[in-house]
Amino acid sequence: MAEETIFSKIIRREIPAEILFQDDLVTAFRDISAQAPSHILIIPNHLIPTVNEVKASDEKALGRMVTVAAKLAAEEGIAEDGYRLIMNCNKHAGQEVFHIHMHLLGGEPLGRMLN
Ligand code: DGP
Repeated sequence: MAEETIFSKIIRREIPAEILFQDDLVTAFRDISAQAPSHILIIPNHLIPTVNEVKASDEKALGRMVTVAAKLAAEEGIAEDGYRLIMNCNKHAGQEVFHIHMHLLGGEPLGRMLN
């Protein structure tokens, strides 16, 4: 059984966070150390430590994460100019919180990451 992280406490509203969206599958809240004018984390409500542990039964929640990302991008007013969705997995990607999360970043030019 994987160990809970601080994100489980955010989902249960046991610690403060600026929650922008929550339903039966996912929760979205502002990142505490924003790397862009809009920096939101979108997470499944159930604990999956890394993308390596994703199973077919998680597909509904992962699909919802993308749908919610698009909805929040529109609400933030960044959809037209564009934004980036990132999921870090393990140490080479710099994953720090072991409850999978999608970063939604936008609100300014982000520069190219891949060539
Ligand atoms: P990653 O490096 O992909 O594991 O990103 C983890 C992100 O989580 C990082 O951008 C900072 C954010 N974060 C960590 N702890 C908290 C917290 O307690 N509250 C909020 N809102 N964000 C957090």
